[in-house]
Parts: sequence; structure tokens; C-alpha cells
Amino acid sequence: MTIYQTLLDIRQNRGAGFFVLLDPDNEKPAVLAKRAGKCQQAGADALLIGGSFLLENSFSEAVAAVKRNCSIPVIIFPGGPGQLTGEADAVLFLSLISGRNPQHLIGDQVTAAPLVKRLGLEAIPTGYMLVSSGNSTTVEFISNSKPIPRDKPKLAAAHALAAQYLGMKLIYLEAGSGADNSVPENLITAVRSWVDIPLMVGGGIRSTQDAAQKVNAGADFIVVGTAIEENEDFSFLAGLCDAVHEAGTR
Ligand code: 1GP
Repeated sequence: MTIYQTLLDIRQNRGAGFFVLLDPDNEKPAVLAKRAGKCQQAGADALLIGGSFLLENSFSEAVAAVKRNCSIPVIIFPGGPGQLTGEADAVLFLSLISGRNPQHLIGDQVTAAPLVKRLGLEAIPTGYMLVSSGNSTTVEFISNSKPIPRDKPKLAAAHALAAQYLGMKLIYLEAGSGADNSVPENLITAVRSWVDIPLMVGGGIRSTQDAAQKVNAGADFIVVGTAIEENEDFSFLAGLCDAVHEAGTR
């Protein structure tokens, strides 16, 4: 079974999925591996691994260490074409459709495609949309692209619908890692009402209430990174997983 089918099954069977983002630049592989095991134990459905840039650690070493310590899907969320390794289960094959920077719309993808093929990685075509969050995030700066204004839900919906018509299989609504404000619920609802493909939402989600509200608004998958890095408490992690799954079944 493909990883994409696994994601569809999570949506179908659990109502919503909870994903943890592991940033290999912030932690050593052994620390990430330990966290991966904890995430699985707490009930996370999958792990994303990647970051806007990588200064400190080897990407493939980090992914291999994480894979050794868990059996849930490990999906690359690449900050660029350099973040690819056959150690992972799949890659979000992202196009930054909220921006108009050709490098991130198609340039990086042309560089990455032959490598993805050679590595035998499953590529999940993903429309990646930045939504403004109140502060300037790393992804916004690095990608040199403007986010969609957070008070323009119809504009967001039109981007997502275009992605669906272009054949993309997933939408990722992103406020940016460590965002002051997560993606607003009315924008999620607007996008949900226009597209059928799964909707992933992340950036600045720090509480069980916030995570549940995103699901209630129409998100299928919730991604949390920073809050889990900042709070190692197992009950916090398990609480987030439960909140997402409970909201999914309502
Ligand atoms: C970033 O959406 C993810 O790409 C997660 O964001 O680190 O703010 O949870 P946080």
C-alpha cells in the first residue's frame, strides 16, 4: 500500500490525523529518534521530517535514526532538493503555489525529480500554501515569496482549487514554523468547502484547543513541531494526539 493511501485511510478511519514535524537542524539524530518513538507511543499517525534549512546535521543520518525507532510513516517535508534520502517512506513533493517564485513553483522540482526516482521514493504531489501569520517566518524569508493574507479566505480557496485541478493530491496550509498565529479557522473552512483532496494544516499550533479547532474547521491532518520541541512532557504530546482524533470523530 502506498503512503498516500495510508493517509487516506487515516482520514477515513480516524476522521483526522496527527503528524509531528521533526526538524533535523534543531536536534541530533539520537534525540529525534527518541522523540519519534514517543510520538508513536502517544498515538501520532505519521512523522514529517525536514526544515527550511539545514546547517547542523546530516539529513539521511537523521531520517535513518528516526526510521529505526518507529514504524509509523516517515515522510520527508523538504526544505529544498538537498533534503532527500531513500531512508524515508515518502516525500511531500511540494510546489509553493501561494508564491510566484518560479524556483519554488517548478525549478526545485525539476532538480529533485530524477533523484526522487533514483531513490525509489514515493512522491506525494502537494500544493504548499503559506498563510500570513503576523510575524515574518523563516519559510517566508527563505522562499522569498509573499504569503496569502490571513483575511483572504476566498483567495486561499482559489489557490487550493487550482492545485486540485492541476492534479495535486494534498494541500498544506502553512503559517510557518513557530508562527505567532496559526492558520485561521475561517480560511480552513473556505478551502475545505472548495476542495476534496486532504487538507494538512500546520504552523504555530500550540494547544489541544487550537488543534481541535482546526479539525472542526475542516483540516484532515494537523502538524505540530515547535510546541513539542518546547514541551517534552508525554502527556502534552498524547493530549494533542487525542484532541485531534476526538475532533475527527465528532
Ligand atoms: C512547520 O507547520 C509546521 O512547517 C509546524 O509548525 O513548528 O509552528 O509547529 P510549528
